[in-house]
Amino acid sequence: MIKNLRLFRTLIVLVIIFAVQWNTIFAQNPIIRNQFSADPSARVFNGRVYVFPSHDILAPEGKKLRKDWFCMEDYHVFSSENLIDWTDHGMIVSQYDPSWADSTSYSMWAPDCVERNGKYYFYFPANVKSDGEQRRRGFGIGVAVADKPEGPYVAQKEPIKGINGIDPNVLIDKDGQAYIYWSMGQIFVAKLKENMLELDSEPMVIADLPQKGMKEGPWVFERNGIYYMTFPHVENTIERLEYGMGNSPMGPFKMTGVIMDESPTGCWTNHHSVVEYNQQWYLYYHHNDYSPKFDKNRSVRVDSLFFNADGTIQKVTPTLRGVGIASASQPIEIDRYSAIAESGASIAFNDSSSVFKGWKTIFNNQGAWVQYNKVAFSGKELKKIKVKALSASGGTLQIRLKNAEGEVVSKINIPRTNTWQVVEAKITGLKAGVYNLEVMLKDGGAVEVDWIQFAR
Ligand code: FUB
Repeated sequence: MIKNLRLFRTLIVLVIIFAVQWNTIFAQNPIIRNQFSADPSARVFNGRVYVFPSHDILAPEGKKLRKDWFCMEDYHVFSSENLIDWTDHGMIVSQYDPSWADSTSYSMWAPDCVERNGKYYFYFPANVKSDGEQRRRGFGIGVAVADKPEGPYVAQKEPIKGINGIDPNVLIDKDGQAYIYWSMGQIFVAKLKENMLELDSEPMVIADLPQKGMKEGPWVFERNGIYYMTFPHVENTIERLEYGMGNSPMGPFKMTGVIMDESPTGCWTNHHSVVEYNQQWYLYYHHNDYSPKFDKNRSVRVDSLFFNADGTIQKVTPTLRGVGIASASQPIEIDRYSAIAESGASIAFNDSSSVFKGWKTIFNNQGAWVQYNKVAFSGKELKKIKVKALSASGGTLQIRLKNAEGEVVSKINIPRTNTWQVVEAKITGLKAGVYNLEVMLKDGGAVEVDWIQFAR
């Protein structure tokens, strides 16, 4: 009996460990690897970063939905402490939860979440039920409340009165006054009551923002007494991230500059948040990494953001490497490179019919290389490298440190094979430290690499 009990307990522990690991994603950009995600609102709660994104899906068959448009049924929340290992805490709110939302419209667009007095307030737009009319009644903004950032969230019975719009964003100012921003052609602001559920002032249009070209997705934050009104705006043909600076949460804001240029590959939307975590500022945004041919299936990314001495924001260049220090003993996806040779190296999906299986690096010519920055070697000395590779001709890869010495730490002979294999090779003793690595094809024909990993 006691033996059985122990066995049962061990089984439960194993199931929990498996469940936690299954939900953990080791990732650079995009950071969410198990589903499409967009419009990330990043918040720091209890020493972790929580990302509340929209959840893009393909329009389900058999529904009266446009196949070429946004389709969003629910929200998940994700969190991370090191900005590399992300946990999917699962679904928190769906279109079937709020009784006022039209659960056939798949319109759960960009959300936000803030904490006040130990409660978490999750703000989300959705189409309001039609009340028997032919036409839908536009977008309302609902609130769901929880005791923990992961939920469970309980949706309020009505959307916030006085708002017709999308893309809610909430700022709680230093004096405790909360403001809600949203968009609908213009960008609006109103005060929120202490209960965080009702407006405490008439909605006001934020003046002095560009009048030509679509604006949406406001994100307002304060730093050193400056209030930043940041938002996607179509200055040319697709959205770019712009900002204005002001002295008060309700503006006026003086248009100041561009935070991120238009997507070089044409993803029409961008939508972002700006957050400080452990003394570093970050820009969360989205791009259609997993869906290059359909830009309504997007993915959340993060890159570092820096301010100039006068408070202006330096333009952020989107990267694949993203942020955070990668652990040498976890698989390192070198296809999320920091730099790549101008020719000879390229990136492709591992399986284009199953995109969440990720990408591979293809070294086509000798001398082709990719560089991957910030890999931490710590604790026990790591003595070998594992490379998941495929090469019909066989080839030799070289791993070199990108420092002044440029020390070669390993040469790995990848044998000829038509299937993926994990090849091991020795590395010369690397002391504990954080290194930038270069992977180069030294000899032989084309080699494809899924990941590299260091081990004892
Ligand atoms: O995700 C749907 C909509 O696309 C958002 O609400 C907008 O900000 C844009 O990103």
